[in-house]
Amino acid sequence: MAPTQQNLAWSVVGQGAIGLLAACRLQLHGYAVSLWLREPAPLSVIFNTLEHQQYSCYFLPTIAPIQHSVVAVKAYAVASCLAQLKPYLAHHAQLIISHNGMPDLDSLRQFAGVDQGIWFLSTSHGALRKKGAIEHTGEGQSSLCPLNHAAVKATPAVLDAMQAALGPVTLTENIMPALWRKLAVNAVINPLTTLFNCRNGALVEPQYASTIQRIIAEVCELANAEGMALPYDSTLQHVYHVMQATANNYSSMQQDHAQGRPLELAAITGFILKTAAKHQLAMPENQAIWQTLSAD
Ligand code: KPL
Repeated sequence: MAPTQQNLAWSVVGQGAIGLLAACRLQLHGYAVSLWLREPAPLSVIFNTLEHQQYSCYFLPTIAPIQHSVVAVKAYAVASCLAQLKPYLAHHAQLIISHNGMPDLDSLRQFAGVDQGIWFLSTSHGALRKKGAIEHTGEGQSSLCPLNHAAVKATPAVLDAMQAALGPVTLTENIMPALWRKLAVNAVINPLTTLFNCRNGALVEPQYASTIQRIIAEVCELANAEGMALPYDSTLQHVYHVMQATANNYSSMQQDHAQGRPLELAAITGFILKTAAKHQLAMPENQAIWQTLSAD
């Protein structure tokens, strides 16, 4: 029998909310999924879907060589994680990297060998990791971009798997517009839910509206200075849409803050301020967020 795509082995690196969401959904779609675990012991996870169904997922630790991998670690951990994985990758491995904040796509490309495919995936799904469980808390969508030729060649299999993991997925050759839109989402939702210690949905309350508008205006001005069209009205609408679609979720930054883990602030607000400095643009709202949260 010819192998089906579901026979493809996937390893998920990163047991945060998005990594585990992808792992459970891939497994439920029939893919063979393992986890890149620190401890060489299996992991059982209860998966609660958006439709209030509950599944029990069971993962064995990944055995090298890794054929296909979703790498969903924090922005600040990507480089060291990829360096650590490199010796364990099959020579034709496909690596799908996903994190918040603006990635450096050129340095990601450099991690791949000639026949290794490298991809970036940006997602707006919301998920909450609890002890022994993962809950899908917000319907989202994803943009998926092949970053090299070896990735383009593997498109059908990778696209099918990512539709299962974090779909609906839009395949794109230029992920920059999606990354800027996602940056606007994360620049608003992540710091504000952290500062006000609330769920994403609470930010639709009118008392937050002017702060949200100012953050978005700054991100749009910056995108335009970088030569990227990011219209204010549709971006504002999109950010409110994500707040509503993930209303029940605590953002990843709020969760990190509550657990005393490092924040992804440098890749989001830090990136905005660094890029603004190049253009000599003032970003007072983002500056205030940086000052408050980086001092925490
Ligand atoms: O990306 C997210 C995050 O929490 O990091 C959103 C889309 C805001 C979902 O919570």
